Amino acid sequence: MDISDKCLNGNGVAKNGVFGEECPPVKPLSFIDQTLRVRADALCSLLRKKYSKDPSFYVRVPGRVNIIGEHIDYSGYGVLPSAIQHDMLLCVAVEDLGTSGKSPSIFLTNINDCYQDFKGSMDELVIQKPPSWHDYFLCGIHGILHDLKDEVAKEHIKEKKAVSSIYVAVDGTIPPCSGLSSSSSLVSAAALATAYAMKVKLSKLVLASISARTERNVGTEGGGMDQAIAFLASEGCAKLIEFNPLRCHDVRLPEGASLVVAHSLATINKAAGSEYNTRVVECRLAAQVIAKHQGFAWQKIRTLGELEAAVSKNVSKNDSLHCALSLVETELHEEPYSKEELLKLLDISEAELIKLSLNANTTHLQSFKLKQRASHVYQEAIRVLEFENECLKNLNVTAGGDYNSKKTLEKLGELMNSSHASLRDLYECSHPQLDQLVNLCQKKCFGARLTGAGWGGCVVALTTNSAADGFVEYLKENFYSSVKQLPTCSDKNSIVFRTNLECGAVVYDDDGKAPH
Ligand code: ADP
Ligand code: NG1
Repeated sequence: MDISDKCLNGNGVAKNGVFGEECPPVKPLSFIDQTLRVRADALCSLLRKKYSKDPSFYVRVPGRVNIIGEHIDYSGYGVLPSAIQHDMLLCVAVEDLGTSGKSPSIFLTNINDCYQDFKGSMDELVIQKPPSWHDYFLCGIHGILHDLKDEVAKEHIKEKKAVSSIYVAVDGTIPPCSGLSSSSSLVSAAALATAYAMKVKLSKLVLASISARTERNVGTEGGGMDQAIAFLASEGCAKLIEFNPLRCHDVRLPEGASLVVAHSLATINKAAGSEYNTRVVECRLAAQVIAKHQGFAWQKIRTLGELEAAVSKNVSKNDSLHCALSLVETELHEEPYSKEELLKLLDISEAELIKLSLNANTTHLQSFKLKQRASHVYQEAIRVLEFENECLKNLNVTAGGDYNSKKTLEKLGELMNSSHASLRDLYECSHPQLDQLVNLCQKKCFGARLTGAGWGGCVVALTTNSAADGFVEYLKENFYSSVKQLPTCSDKNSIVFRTNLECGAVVYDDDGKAPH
């Protein structure tokens, strides 16, 4: 049976060409550049040395920088990331077990000694919390084995899984725990590799959705931005990604604009702590408390986006965000809400609070800041719209010939600076070292802000093509010159760099016909 033919008609399974149904491209290995070739060769040698297997194919998934729209994806709001040159590269060998009687297994090794080898069974995927590196990989496999909606594809995967082992060597160049989405690139790469190994053709949108859902198995309630850009990115532009349903469109930055990413040298492993999930829960509670005051069925409301939709019908997006923001002003107080106050306000028991509002590692929380978090979310959602608008105005004016790019860059920079101030003061997810780096950047560029989850990690700064190299040198002299040690598992080339706006996930396979 040729599964790709059957899948063409399946619900949510890909055809090529039409947006929404387009699949990650499969390219011959000869398409890779010299740097990638060296890494692919090293992975191939590792795979042969460890497992005596030859590669069947390679998968490359980029990391990302989020330009604006931070901590709002899980409230349902649009974000503006772009893929970067740092990536997760996998070299994969698929073993067809046929009737050998061997049980289907997963073998993982990593080019970087920080990450220990792993062997597990395809039949029993145990994902630990907090996760080790291989747990992210298992999430990707889990998504494909257990989370497909299409019945034909599901049945096919079941048959294939019973007779396939996979051997994978991994090389990641995205600095880990630094807000550039190393974990989601790994999850997304694992999902794509599993689908390809099992010869099931899935669209970028389906892969992105499956990867976002399955990464939540490590315990963090992420919003889906990272996995979406990992698959949907296109070269040379940023993407405005929107949710429910997942969709995206290109956003062109002004001609001559350049983005520099710089590491604060502080890191945080999101899945090991509860900071991230606490913010998700504070946003949910803010939405639920306001919904209750307004007389809505608040138990059905899970996000600030859903609250906004409920309170403002038949008005423009911008007006409706302002309307939701004014409710935050009038309905919520500055002081943190205690658990007891919330139980009273929502008129529920502690068990109901856990069920309706909290998540796995937040049941211990006693105090919740609602007004500050919700104000950030609605204001940041407005900033994303304004940022895109400025880029669009700029494109239109450029086309007409009369255009002042400096003015546009200044406006975009101001929006990025305000975003940072809000993340630092209202959302409280920055870090003193990161604030110091942002201040340093802001003196020499149009605008700079924390990118990614925060509590450390990276800064994104807006500058121009002609100034970017000088700007990187300035940061090296003023921030990095006295650094003796890089963050664990990070490589010096990923500490401060000018970004290329890259394309999304790709499969490299010399035997191009193989699965498709
Ligand atoms: P990020 O913001 O980079 O996504 P997370 O804290 O969510 O940070 O995830 C970081 C985790 O991802 C690491 O602790 C590690 O388990 C995994 N990871 C990152 N890079 C690699 C890599 N090159 N190889 C294996 N695992 C990696
Ligand atoms: P990073 O920076 O990769 O930890 C996280 C979430 C995103 C988003 C940002 C903040 C995951 C996998 N990723 O990104 O969805 O909420 O924080 O904007 O949880």
